[in-house]
Amino acid sequence: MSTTLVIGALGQIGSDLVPALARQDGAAQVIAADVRLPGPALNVPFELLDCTDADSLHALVVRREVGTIYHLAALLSASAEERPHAAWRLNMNGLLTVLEEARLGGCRLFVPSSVAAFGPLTPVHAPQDTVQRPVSMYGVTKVSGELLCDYYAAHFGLDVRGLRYPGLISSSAPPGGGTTDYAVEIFHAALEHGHYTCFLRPDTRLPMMYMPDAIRATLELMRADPKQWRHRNAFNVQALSFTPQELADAIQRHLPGFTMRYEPDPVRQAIADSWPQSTDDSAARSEWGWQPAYDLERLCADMLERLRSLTPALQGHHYAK
Ligand code: NAD
Ligand code: AKB
Repeated sequence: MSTTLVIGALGQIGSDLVPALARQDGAAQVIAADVRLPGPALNVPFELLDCTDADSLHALVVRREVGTIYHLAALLSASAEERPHAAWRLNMNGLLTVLEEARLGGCRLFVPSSVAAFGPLTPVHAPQDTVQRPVSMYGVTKVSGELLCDYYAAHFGLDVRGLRYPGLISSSAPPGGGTTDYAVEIFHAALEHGHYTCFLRPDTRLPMMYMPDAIRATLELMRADPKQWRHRNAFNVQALSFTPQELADAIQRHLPGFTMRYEPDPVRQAIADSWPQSTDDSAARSEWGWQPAYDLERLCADMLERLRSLTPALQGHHYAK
């Protein structure tokens, strides 16, 4: 049986995707790869890999008999705006290297896009197929990546699939330098300090999703039969749409003493203002049956419970009652 390789496995998504794949296929079948070393908790085989190094990637794919690749290595929106050339090198050269290896090695491939692939001309409720024209470097690489994946599917018959993830909220690993990171930081700050200073304006409405929904969407997409699909890459997947103020209100219902202050960061605010507020995911629903499970109330309750169990010291904290 061929193995599954997760590139960028130690990041926010990989930290939840790797255990989910290990539960689905068996731990020995999943290879985690990253440019940095893992902590002791990782319980699948690990490979140190720079995804822009074609020879090392090829050697790994052959040695481990890889049949499926999840390519998660990228610079996210805020980091990409700080280091635009590094973002282009990793997000585009890395993707091209992985696409070529998947083509030569006959691998199936998952490549995530993002709501960042949209721009200020996109309708606020973004259709599946619409004007994109993003203005951030991250968005430029995401829309280019979508097109490159479409090209490899159309011209080389590569089985490459993808989702436009919204901002993802999770408890297992910190977010990796994005504009939606506030929606993760706020939970840690609420439990540890009872207070959070938000880098976006209170009314900044963005599409969001809880990580268990994102992992399930990913696995369902990769298991689905694409014969009847009209789309293949970059499916919109909608779950939640909320503002920092609405998230703070939801957290306050669990932690009544929690307070929030706003100090908008001009760079991240401009990125957020260029993104849609929600997406039309009817293509994902009709083509492979996508259905989210978590609303904001359920997400808040689960996040707070998980973070308390991960950090026993928070259990006795007065904000955690
Ligand atoms: P992350 O920043 O948390 O993780 C990326 C991982 O890639 C890190 O562990 C990093 O060490 C690794 N990496 C960096 N350079 C590498 C290289 N050259 N070779 C191998 N590994 C390298 O990112 P994430 O949040 O897990 O996102 C994964 C993917 O999903 C990205 O393509 C991102 O654009 C996309 N996405 C994420 C979100 C989100 O909210 N997390 C939303 C939309 C799209
Ligand atoms: C980011 O904020 O950069 C990511 C994303 C929505 O792609 N979370």
